[in-house]
Amino acid sequence: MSKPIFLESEIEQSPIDQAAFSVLPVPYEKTVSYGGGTALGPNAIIVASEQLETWDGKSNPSALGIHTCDTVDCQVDPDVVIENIAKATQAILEAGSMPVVLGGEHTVTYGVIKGYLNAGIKDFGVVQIDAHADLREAYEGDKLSHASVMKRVVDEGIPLYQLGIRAYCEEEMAIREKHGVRYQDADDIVPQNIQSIQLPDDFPKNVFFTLDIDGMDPSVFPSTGTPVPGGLSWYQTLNLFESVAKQRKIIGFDVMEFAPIEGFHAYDFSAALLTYKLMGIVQRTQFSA
Ligand SMILES: [Mn+2]
Repeated sequence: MSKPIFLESEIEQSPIDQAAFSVLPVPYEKTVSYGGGTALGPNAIIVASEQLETWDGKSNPSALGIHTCDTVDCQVDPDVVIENIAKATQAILEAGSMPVVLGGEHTVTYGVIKGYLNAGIKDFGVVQIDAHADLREAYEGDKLSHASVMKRVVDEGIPLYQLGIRAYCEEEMAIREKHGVRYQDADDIVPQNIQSIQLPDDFPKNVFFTLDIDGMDPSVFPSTGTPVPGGLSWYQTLNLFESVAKQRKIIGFDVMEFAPIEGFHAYDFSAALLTYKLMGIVQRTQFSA
């Protein structure tokens, strides 16, 4: 069985050290609390990428080179999976490429962040689009839960900015306060149709962007395990990402919690296009003069 390669039908795969973007598939699904299927997400996105045009409407991010990494082995203990993700992320960074990580449940992002830290990259912040704050100390006794992933990130001392949150508990509100987490929640940005944000001056110059598909509205992506109404629209998501990319250096991004629905290929294609359009925004804001 040959491994799936992002945009294989349209482009030559670039070697990792010549690719601006390295797609890392991580089909990890262990702590899902509601609907399942995120383990099938990365492959569905990569298969659907066959249908993309190289021109994303504004530029051609594939011209910068795209490499697809081997799929991370997720059939091992959770802490080993996290280490595997960290190693794969570190390898991308050490090759001079930018991680574009496809989940899998949101816990994956913790392994990615560890990869940056292990590569000696410590001065960065995380901007998160999500329906859920993911700031619980533990969920159902598990510290490596998708509902705790951003707590693991702030525990590393990494500044966090949250966008589109609309599901959280009192514990998470207290953790926001304690860790100085900045945010603009969905009940603020969605009704007012806010398309750009201003990061605080003291927020780090380098940003890793984590996009939980459920941050977007279920009318756009019902294909996720824990959907919550009142989320971001398609263009709003892209524009918010672009506003961050215009203010900061993007050092990588991920697309998490995509759970394909059998027979509804529109969502697979949407997730592939979203991933590619994020690459395009990175290309136009970071790579051109
Ligand atoms: Mn999440």
